[in-house]
Amino acid sequence: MAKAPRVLGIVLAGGEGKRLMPLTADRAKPAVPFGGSYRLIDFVLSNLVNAGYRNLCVLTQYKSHSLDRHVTVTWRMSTLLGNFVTCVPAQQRLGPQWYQGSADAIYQSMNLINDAKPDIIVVFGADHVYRMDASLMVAAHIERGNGVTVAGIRVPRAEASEFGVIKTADDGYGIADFLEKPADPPGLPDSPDETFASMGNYVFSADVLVEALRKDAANPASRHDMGGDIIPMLVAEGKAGVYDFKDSDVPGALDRDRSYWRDVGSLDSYHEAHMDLVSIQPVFNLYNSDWPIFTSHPQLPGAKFTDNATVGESIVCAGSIISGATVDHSVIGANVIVLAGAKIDRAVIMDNCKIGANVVLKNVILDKNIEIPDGTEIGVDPDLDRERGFTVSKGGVTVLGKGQVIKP
Ligand code: ADQ
Repeated sequence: MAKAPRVLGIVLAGGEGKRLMPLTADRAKPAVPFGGSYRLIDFVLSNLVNAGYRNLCVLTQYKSHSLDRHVTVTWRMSTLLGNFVTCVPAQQRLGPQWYQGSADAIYQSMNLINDAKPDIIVVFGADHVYRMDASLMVAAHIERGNGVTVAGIRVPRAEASEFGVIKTADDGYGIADFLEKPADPPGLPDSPDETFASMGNYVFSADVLVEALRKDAANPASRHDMGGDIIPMLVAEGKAGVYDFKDSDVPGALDRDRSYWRDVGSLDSYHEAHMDLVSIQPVFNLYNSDWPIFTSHPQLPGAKFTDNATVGESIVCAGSIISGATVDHSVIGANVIVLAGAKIDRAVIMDNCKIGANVVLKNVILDKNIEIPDGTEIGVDPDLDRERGFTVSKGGVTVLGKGQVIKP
């Protein structure tokens, strides 16, 4: 039997996530809370750990404190067998500059590669909600002898200008062309309204990545970006192949969440992805214990419902108390108090919020530590919401930043 390859996982977690403002005002995008108890980074780390990869470096840069704290507390690995999940901040190892882009982040962290001496380097983004068995992608990469393998998924053409677009070679496995965020993404021959997009997850043969990073670093015209520079370079050199996400099944997947992948890059997609969690037949099933999504849970008592509270199709986390209120299609974090007469619909409410009596919340996202005074209505009149200084997304979701103060 062939020896198992040495695999190093690099998780790119330095993104600002500007389109998620105000949720990213105080934290990096991978640290944005999701689904009540998780942070976005828990999805990629769970996917890598469940796939058997336990040598993982998380490259951070932008507002990394809460990300660093979360990874350190949640992802403590037994160091037996050499396991580790470490946050690696930008360290100016090669000069006074911060990371110039995602490729430069890896280039400046070359010492990690030199130390770990991997055969294979798995480079995954940290911003997505999905389940994927990364070991199946690694196996396909080795079997097909690629220099780099890019994970791809069909997305609606209308959304594809946010993504790298892959044109597959005639054999179905090679990449003939790669366009990073094209203004007018091409449709697929069998489905003109869809495009094959890069998920921002790559498997590299270590020597190919190291050589590509060195060449890129020496190129003054490069933006030093994985999707913008490194992947197109390797496509041009004929070294790139594609891995279709639909081939990556995980144990316990349901038919409806088998190929679920969401880039929660905008406030609307972030809100929608929460709605995908709460329906009776959830589009994305958090309750698949065969491929668990790990996080750390605070030491709190169970959620409590009193005074004829009515709660339907919602997730309510530990320590929260819903008293005499109506909650529908919502995700409520830990330590949230909701008082009598409040009506909450399609809301994402993070930890430590207090919702007063008779408050109405509809299509809202409340970041942590917000107190809503009795009788306040939010998400009912978008113009009034804007006047009050709240963010209203394109799709009409009203968003309040962490600790935002609301006048009665
Ligand atoms: P984007 O997500 O727009 O597109 P980028 O902003 O570089 O690309 O983010 C990719 C990952 O790298 C994220 O996890 C982010 O947090 C991280 N990152 C960004 N800048 C970084 C830095 N300086 N240091 C460390 N980490 C950094 C990418 C690809 C597209 C693909 C989409 C899929 O470029 O081709 O389609 O992901 O969402």
